[in-house]
Order: sequence, then structure tokens, then C-alpha cells
Amino acid sequence: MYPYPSGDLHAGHWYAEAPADAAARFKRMQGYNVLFPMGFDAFGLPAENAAIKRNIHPATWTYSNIERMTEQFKQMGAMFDWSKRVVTCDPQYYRWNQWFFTKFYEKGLAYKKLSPVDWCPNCNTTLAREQVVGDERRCERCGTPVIKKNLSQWYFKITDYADELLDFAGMDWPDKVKTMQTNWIGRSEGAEVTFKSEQGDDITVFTTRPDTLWGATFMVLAPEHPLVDRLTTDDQRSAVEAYVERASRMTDIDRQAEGKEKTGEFTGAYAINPVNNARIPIWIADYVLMSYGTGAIMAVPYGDQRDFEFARKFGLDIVPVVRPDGVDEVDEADLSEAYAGPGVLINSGPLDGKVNNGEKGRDNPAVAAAIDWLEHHNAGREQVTYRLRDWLVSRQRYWGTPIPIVYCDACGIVPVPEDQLPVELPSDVAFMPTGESPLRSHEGFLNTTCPECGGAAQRETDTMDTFIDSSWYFFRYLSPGLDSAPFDRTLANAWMPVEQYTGGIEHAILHLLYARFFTKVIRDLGLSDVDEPFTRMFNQGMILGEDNEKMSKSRGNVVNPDELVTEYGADTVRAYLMFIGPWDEGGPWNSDGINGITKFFNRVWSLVLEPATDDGAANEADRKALRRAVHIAIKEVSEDFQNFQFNTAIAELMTLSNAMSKAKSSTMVEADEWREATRTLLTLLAPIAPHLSEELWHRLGHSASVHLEVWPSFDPTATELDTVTMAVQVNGKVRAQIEVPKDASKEDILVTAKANDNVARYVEGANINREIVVPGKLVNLVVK
Ligand code: ANZ
Ligand code: ZN
Repeated sequence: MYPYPSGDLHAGHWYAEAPADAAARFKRMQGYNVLFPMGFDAFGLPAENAAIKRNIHPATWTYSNIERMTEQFKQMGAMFDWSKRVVTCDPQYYRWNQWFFTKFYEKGLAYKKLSPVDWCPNCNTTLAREQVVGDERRCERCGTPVIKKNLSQWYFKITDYADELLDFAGMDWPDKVKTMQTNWIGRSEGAEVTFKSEQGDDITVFTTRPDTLWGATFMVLAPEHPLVDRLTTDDQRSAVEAYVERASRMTDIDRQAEGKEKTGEFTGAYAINPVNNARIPIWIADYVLMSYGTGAIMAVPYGDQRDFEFARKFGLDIVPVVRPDGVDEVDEADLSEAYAGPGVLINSGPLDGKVNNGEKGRDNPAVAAAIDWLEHHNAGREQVTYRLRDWLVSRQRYWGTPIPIVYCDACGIVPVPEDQLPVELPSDVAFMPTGESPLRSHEGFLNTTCPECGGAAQRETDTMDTFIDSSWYFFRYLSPGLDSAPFDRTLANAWMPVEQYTGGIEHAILHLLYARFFTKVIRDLGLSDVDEPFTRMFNQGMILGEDNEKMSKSRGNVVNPDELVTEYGADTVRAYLMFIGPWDEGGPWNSDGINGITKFFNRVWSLVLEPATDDGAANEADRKALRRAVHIAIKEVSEDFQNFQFNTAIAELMTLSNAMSKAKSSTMVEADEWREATRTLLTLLAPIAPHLSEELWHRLGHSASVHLEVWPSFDPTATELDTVTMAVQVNGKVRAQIEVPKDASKEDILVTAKANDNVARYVEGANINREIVVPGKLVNLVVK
């Protein structure tokens, strides 16, 4: 995931990118064509806010940050291909945001709607639902609780793709992210049922349990439901109006909080239950939300706990409609809570005896029978409901992509034609946030002519959500300078989807959902053949301060990568970050830990360059043992890289360097095994410590780069041991373990066994009756 150009690279950037760089380098050495690009998510509120604070233009601030961060990435030693850099605030990039917007519009996937929307009073802009987080409904960016406003805004129809977005087939993503997206989309299978009020109004409800229709003993409307006013009788009006007023001041979350005392008011009106013509009262209550389903429910107190509590509190009827297995009779008076489990339908007219197996939708025979009944009697139909809502993309801020729409009195909404794109963001704008789009105050931008009739017209002055920028930038990496299309189709089909994506989990239902949606629309526009943007995804953890808290200036626990690089060198910082622990877990910074890496690198340096101080002679066994250590390292480090286990890869390299230290002697350093060991150590280290390994590589006399070396291959025969361990029993009891050459003869094995001190003690002075040898496994001596 590309970063936001916020200033200097911080420890979090290093933690995200250094291991990713090591993984990319590993793949390149393995012989793959690797595209490892970097770009900048350069539009957005922080630039604007920072610019307001410092009184400089957001563009100046942004581009100078980009320059700085690019330099810092180079210091890190990251192998990014800078010729592929994408900067989203460049007109040559955002022009394609605008182009996509007009394509979405042509396809009916972009539309404008007036509705209550979430507004951040601090950021002075509307937000998408995904950008309102937590039970307290705070702005994803600044943490301010959002408020509702009634505004006319642009939406992208992500709901058209709800079902496809639920399909993660072939995607190697963390389960957590898949679950979060699945819950966010929130598919519910059930039925829509139309009840009639006694006055004849249609009141449609959504239910996941149409099999419980015969148990619907009252209805509940959301207080905001449009029929409330009409249905309420004069007697009930003042109570109902007061209740509606109270409910309007509560958040949806509070209204639905579990365990909250049920409240509500009777409207005075009645409805007819279509399955049995029962006359049932219509209530309003805050636990029914206008934003879900149809904003009205059929209440089944027997099957739904909220309805149960409501019925008990207000003395409404409860009719048992499911007999649990193993129960003979259900008595309403005995119930202490709702029953949501499986069983057999009772008190349900023609559906009596149908089996509710607890499954969802038509997989449940009772539900299927109920849907059939409804469809047959024209009282309802099968229906699927989603929690997902369309993506609100209008923002009332300056530093973003202008929405390429013109409003003409004669022609209405007119998208800006392709040959007039980009609609450039003017730079001379008073961009102080007023709650209104800053572009509105720019006469030259606002007033234009209609692309269709040529008459006077006005431009849309809202800008696009910056999550649009990040929804397709990975395609643009393939051909960032292309003028004729957002990306090159042939290249896209060759390179996409991204084989490996890495980034923080905080984007689980924001960027990662939007990017999937865009990729599918791009496919349906005929621009590419890929269904999904990222095949494999890995979420790195978070790097914390030494105090185990999130790094922040106010806590004073921030480590500054620039200072560390000056003091220790980029490779040490990279390697230390990879050594902290598993990459997906993150963890606290530790100043001692970084010294451990320094020591390790110093050892590598002297192992490779310094003459041996030990003048001992290396025999064949020593050389074999070294070769064994080398090939174990190749095997383990390769597997670790493959699985992003950089910490254990480094530990393996430390083990190898220990083995080399032990083996090093004046004769050993002349041996082929030693040369293989140093060569391997440096190639295995190259992805982690690119500068150090390159330097040593050249000092060893190589002229080409170590990074162009082929990744060493593992020789399984090198790691095989020449000896085996065997158990020695005396009269069936294990008395010793002996090590013997693999191909030792029976006689030799027995000699070694008897020579063992402990075995000798048990055998001494006795008669050996039998000697059993199972080669490679055990020796048993039977004595008397
Ligand atoms: C009758 C019924 C009987 C229900 C029963 C449940 C159990 P999910 O699964 O989350 O989609 N419901 C529908 N619209 C609602 C709204 N706007 N506000 C609050 N509740 C609403 O939930 C679907 C169920 O939630 C629906 O099925 C409806 O209650 C309720 F034994 O209908 B049910
Ligand atoms: Zn905000």
C-alpha cells in the first residue's frame, strides 16, 4: 500500500516497507520478473490542514514531502522502480479518476441523491459510511463524532457488486479481513412481506424468518417511518410525536444497544396479518431503524428477543410457532425468553408440521414453504437484504479531484467529455474550510459553458473522496505516463492481479473493499480481464514505542529513522525491524535489540574479510559439517522468506555465522566449503542488508552485483548426517545412546555399544546370551 506523503518517513513506514523490500529482492534473486513500485496517495485532508496551519499551498507542502520521502526510501535501500512512480495529485493521474467517474456515470454506477449523510464537523465534509468508525461513530481521520446532514451528494453503486464482493475464492487473504468485509456487506436472506393497515396502506417489512409469520402479533415502525404521521390516531398523536422527537436525538447504535430497556408508543392503528387476517396493533419503537430493510418489522415475540421484551413490557400477545425437538407442548406462560432455534412449526395454519432446520433462506424447509405461500398468495416475495450501502464520494474540500460534472439549466447533469479532461484543480483558491466547497468561491472555476448546448452552466464544486485515488493506482503503476488510457490493457492482463499486497489492517473495509469494487467495474468496462486486485495479502503489525505504546510525539516515544540510519546504518535499521518478531505481530522498539544486529553484522564483516587467527587444520568432517550448516541455512532461510518470517530468517543467518566462526581456520578458509559458505551467507543476507552484502561481495572480488546473483539452491544430500543414533538396551532396558557411522557393520556396532561406560556396568561379569542388532535403531544385549 502506498503511503500518504505526510512529511518524513516514520518508523511505521520503515516497518511496512523494509520487509516488503526484502521479500521483493528475494523473489528477484529467485529469477522472477518483479515489479516493486512505490507511489504517493497525495490528495486528502491532512495536506490541506497542514497547509492551513503553515499558510503554504497544499501542493507545495505535498510535493516537497514527496521529494523528501523519496530520498528517504532511497536511503532505506528499497529497490522501488522510481520510473513507475504514481502521484495521485498530478493532473495526469487524476484526469483518469475523472474519466472513471464519467464512465461510472454512463453505466449508471454514479448517481446523485439527496439524503441524510454523515458529516464531520471538524473536517467540514461528508464521509462515506466506511469512514465513520466505532460505536461512537467518529470520523475515521480526525476522531470527531459525526453528525447527520441532509445533503445532495454523489454516490458510487458498490451495492450492485455486493454478492460478488462476498466471494473470496482463490484469494489468500487473512481470514480476519475476509470476515470483516463479509460482515460489513451483511447479506441477509429472507422475504419481503406486505401487510395492510386498516386504512389500506401497504406496510412492507423485511424478515429473515417468514416461517414465523403466524406468530406476528404486532408491527413496529421506525419512528422516522413515513407512514407514522398518517397512521397515528388523534388520541395517540401527542405521545407519538414526543417519542419521535426523543428518538431523533439518539444514534442508531444507542437505539439498538443490547440490554437496553425497550421503549415505544402505540400509534392507535391496526394492520392485518396477511397469513391469518389477524388484526394486530402498530407500534413505533427506536429499536427498529429506518436505515435497514424497509424501516418496519413484523414483530414475532416468540422468535425474536427484542420483540419478546417489547411484548412482555407492553402486554402484547405471544404465540408460539416453533416446537423445539424433544418438547411436547409449548406454553406461552412458561417462556422467559424468545426461542430462535430449530424445530417443527405449530399454530401456523397450512405450514404446521414443516421443519425449521435452523438454516438460512431457502435452505430451511420452513422458510422455503413460507416464501412459496407468500408468493402464491401475492403477499410477499423472496428477498435478500444487505447492510452495505452505496459509497458516498463527494467531499466539500479543496485538495482532491474535481468531480467532472457540469450543471446546465437546459441539459441538466452533463459529464465533462473525455477530450476536456482533466478538469484541473485551480491553484488560486481560498481553501479555508467553511463547510462549503472551497471551489464554489472560485468564479473562474465555477462558471463554465455546457458541453452539450454551449449555454452558461456551473461546475460541480465538490471533490472526490481520496479513496477513489487508491482504488486503482496499482493498475497505473504499469504505465504511469500513459496519455491515451488509464493503463495499458496488455500490460494489465500480463501483470495483474497483484501477486502480493502488503499493508495495514486498518484498511480492511475501506481501501481493500473499494479497490475490489473498482477492479470489478474496470473489468466490466472492458478494460481488463481480472476479477480481483490482490491475490495474496499480508497485514503487517504495528511498531510501537519502547514503552509498548503507540508511537506519538506527545508520549515522547517516537524513534526517528533518520537518526538511526545516521548512527547505525540503513541495513541495521532494516534488519532490526525484521528481527523484532513475526511481521504480522509488530511490537515495541528495543534499543538493545538494535545493538544485537550491529554485533551480528560486525561478525559477518570479519568472517568474510579478516584472515583466520586459528591455524588448526580442517579435516574432511569439519568441512562436511560446515557444508551441512550452509545448506540447512539455505533451506530454512528460503522457507522463511517465502512465508514472510524475516525474524527467523535472520536467526538462521546468525546460526550460520556462528557455525562459520567455529569452523574458521587457516586451512578451512582455503577450502571450497568455506568459499561456498561466505558466498551463501552474503546472498542469503542480500535481501535483508542490501548495502552490507554488496560491499562485502565486491571486496571478495566479484564485479557484478550480489543482487543479480541467483538465489542459492538447497542440496538435500549436504544436510544428511553420516552417523545415526542408536539405543542400547540391556535385558530390554535402555542403558545408553550411541552414535555410529550410518554404514557401520554389526560387529562394529556391538564393539561401540559394549564400550559405552554405562552399558559396560550392566554387562560386566555376566554372560551375554544373545546380541540383537536392528541397524539404525537399537542394540539389545540379553545377559544372565
Ligand atoms: C420477523 C422475525 C422473527 C425476525 C424472528 C427475526 C426473528 P438480520 O439478520 O440482521 O438481517 N429487522 C428487519 N428490519 C429491521 C429494522 N429496520 N430495524 C430493526 N430490526 C429489523 O435481521 C433481520 C431481522 O431483523 C428481521 O427478521 C426483522 O426481524 C429485523 F423469529 O422478522 B425478523
Ligand atoms: Zn474529521
